[in-house]
Amino acid sequence: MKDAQPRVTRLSEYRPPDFLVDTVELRFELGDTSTLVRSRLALRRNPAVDNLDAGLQLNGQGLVLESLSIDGRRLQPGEFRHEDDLLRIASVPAQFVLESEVRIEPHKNTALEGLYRSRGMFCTQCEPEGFRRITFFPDRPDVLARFTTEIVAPREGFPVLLSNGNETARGELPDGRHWVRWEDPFPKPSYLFALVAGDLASLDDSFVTRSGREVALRIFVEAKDLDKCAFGMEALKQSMRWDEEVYGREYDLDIFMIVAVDDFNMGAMENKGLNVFNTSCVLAHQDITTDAGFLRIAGIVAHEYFHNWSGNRVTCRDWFQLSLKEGFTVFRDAQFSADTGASVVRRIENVALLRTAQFAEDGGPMAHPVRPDSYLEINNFYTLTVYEKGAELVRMIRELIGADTFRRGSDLYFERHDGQAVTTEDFVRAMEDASGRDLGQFRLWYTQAGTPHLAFRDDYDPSTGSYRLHVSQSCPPTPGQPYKAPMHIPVRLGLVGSAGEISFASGGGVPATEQVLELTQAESTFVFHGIPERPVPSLLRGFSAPVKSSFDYSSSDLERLMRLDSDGFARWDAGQTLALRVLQARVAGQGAAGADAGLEGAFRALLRDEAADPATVAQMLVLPAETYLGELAELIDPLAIHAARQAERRALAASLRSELLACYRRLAPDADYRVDPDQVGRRSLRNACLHYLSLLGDDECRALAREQYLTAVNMTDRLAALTALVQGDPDPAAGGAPAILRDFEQRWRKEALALNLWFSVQAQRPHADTLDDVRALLSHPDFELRNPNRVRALIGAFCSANAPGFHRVDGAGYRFLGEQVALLDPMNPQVAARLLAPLTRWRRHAPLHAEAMRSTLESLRDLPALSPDCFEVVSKSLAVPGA
Ligand code: B3K
Ligand code: ZN
Repeated sequence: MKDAQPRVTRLSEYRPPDFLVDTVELRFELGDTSTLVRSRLALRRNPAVDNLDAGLQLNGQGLVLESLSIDGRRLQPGEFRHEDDLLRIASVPAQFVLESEVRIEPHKNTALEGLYRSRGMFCTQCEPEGFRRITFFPDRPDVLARFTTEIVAPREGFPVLLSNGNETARGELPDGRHWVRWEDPFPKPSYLFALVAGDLASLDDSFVTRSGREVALRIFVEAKDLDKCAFGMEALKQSMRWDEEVYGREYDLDIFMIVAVDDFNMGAMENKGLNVFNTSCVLAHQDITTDAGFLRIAGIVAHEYFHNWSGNRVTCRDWFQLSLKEGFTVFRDAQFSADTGASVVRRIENVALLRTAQFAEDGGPMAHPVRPDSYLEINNFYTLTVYEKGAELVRMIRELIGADTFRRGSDLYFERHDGQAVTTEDFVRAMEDASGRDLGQFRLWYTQAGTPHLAFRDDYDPSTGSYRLHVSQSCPPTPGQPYKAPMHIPVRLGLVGSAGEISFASGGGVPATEQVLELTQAESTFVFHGIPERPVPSLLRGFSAPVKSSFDYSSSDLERLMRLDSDGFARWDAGQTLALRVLQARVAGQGAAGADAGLEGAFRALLRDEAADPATVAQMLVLPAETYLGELAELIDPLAIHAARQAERRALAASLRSELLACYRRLAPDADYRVDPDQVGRRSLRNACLHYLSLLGDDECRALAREQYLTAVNMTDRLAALTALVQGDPDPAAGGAPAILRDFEQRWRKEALALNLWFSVQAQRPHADTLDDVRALLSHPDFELRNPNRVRALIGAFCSANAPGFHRVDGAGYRFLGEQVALLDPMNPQVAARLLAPLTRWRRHAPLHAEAMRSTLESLRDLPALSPDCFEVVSKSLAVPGA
């Protein structure tokens, strides 16, 4: 980046706004080549700020100013300055009306922030700082205003005109255009503004709130997608009911709308009353959506809906507080998903995500606390740390104060702060006030980055029956934070004896089979009396804290936990620990020729156990991810890790071939397709078996996969078969993968979401040559760099989920990513910066890889005009740690 370096924004420099906006009246005249935006802002000095001379500063980016007036008087050029994305007016009254007219060019907007076009329709994305690309405004979340929006557009092509709130008027113009007025009675920050205009069809429904109000529900899509809305609508109604029942939160407008948009930078956006969704996160049909896709859609619909309270009614004071709404809302959607489906499996999935991706972020150059202190580009801070670790913090608070008290705390939080823009501190204080507990030390979780490590040891005295558990906690240095103070960590504990759980008491409590220990010191010891035999400790049940932990379990200890632990998560985790050891030994070159006997025995028992829950068994059969193995390694050798994991999987498949086949056959579909926990669980185990079998590459297994592909009546089974043939089979050509890929392409050419799966399956074939395939696919007529879903499906999948391809020893995979980021960055910096994630951890890799990764980052750094988004990621990645 040769230009001026982007400016750092710091939490410590937060100042309340000098001016408040009471009302905003917007009028959009949408046009093919330019859009005219008129705005009328009722402004007044903020009584809470003692700065009577302050001039007015408004954000505005890429706007062509046509006119500006204060209280009806047009301002002359010398009376204002418009530069550096700011409009400055030095002298303004205490209270006034500012009117402006600007022109913008949505059809040229490829960054997909602000107002842009997607497949002809107009749509917006304003969080976090997109509104400044639409009109001049104090574009910060602590300025809450009441919005009225009038949209004018040709009736032809744009029969549907939507914005936030309730529709209050509409009319026709003589020139073939029409207009609609929307009024949102709830004051909101500009990031929650939305506008949509297009030729859309809708699925309509309604919901009666618990106080008896009828709310219209509408999902707007292109007409061709109308048959893919029913599932999202059901998920929406379930979410509305759940939030009433579990949090006492009712919806507040007369209408709730969702619009599906094909070109979208992330999953979805919670604009007040008008959620905008990536098509991939709302459109669902069994022909094109996998079970995982259905569950993800339900979770995201719920997440965005829940934001209406945790985010919209109570919003963030500044973007450092992002986890206030995101962490809490992820926690709420995870609770919803657990309540409406397989709760243990959902928890396992969450933990797997934390351990692979969030721990890596927390251990890398972009590590930041859940409440960051500074940023160059706020879009880079919509991270797993803010979202997923943020949700774990809320979960720990609930663990510490109990579920009922937590509900009282959330009621207090919503009542106390309704209509306000607040901080994570306000959230914690409400929980303290409701519980009477001191969460002072707990607050460190919001300000200290890095994943803490808990080292457990124990000793047992058979003569007295006393069992002692010692724990020491530590947290590694992260950028800007060399030393960490001990944190307040809840450890949910059970003690498992040879015949099952042991009741115990500590600190004079009532005996129980489980207890939450609270760590507060660097070193602590907990003593339990009356323990009849040496127990195996079941630690961090349910993953009660987002930490790494170690304890010297023997293999038979782990087998005991897998058999007897009453906590489903802990049973899975014991299996993971067992598998980790096997894989780590293999990576170190100590693997046996065949499968590990312990794992093989455990897997055999699981596959034969017809009474076991298939969904859980499917999870237990998945070996720890390559990225998690890397995360735990001293130095990451991605190719060795991949080879070790693959070898163990092949060996297990060979030893368990008959059990896998029997289980596969036993779980053949016996009813029409439904997305319910029972069927989803059966399909997931059956397809896990198919994948293991495909690794053998024998005729019988290949025939099974082909047969499944051809007879499948849903995308879950079809894609699993395709994946088995393309990614599992050691010789995909011999297995017939090319023909099946052509068939899939023909079948789904017109369904963008299904075609994304087709791109991804190929991008993830674990082979060095896949890079050539990926390059060829860039020229496929349906590949578009402008569409973020396509970019993620092809380039993102290759770089984040294909070790042999991306981590080629010649560095070609890294150079490929560098080239693509350089191409994409001028178009869409947000998506480009996200693609860089796999390169950021170069220092942790073995030297051969590290050098090549670094040189790609350096070549990006030297580009003439890197965006602030990529500049931040590249420069932080290259910075010398501790310097
Ligand atoms: N709040 C939005 C995310 C906006 C991301 C902007 N880069 C979606 C969500 O978390 O619900
Ligand atoms: Zn969110």
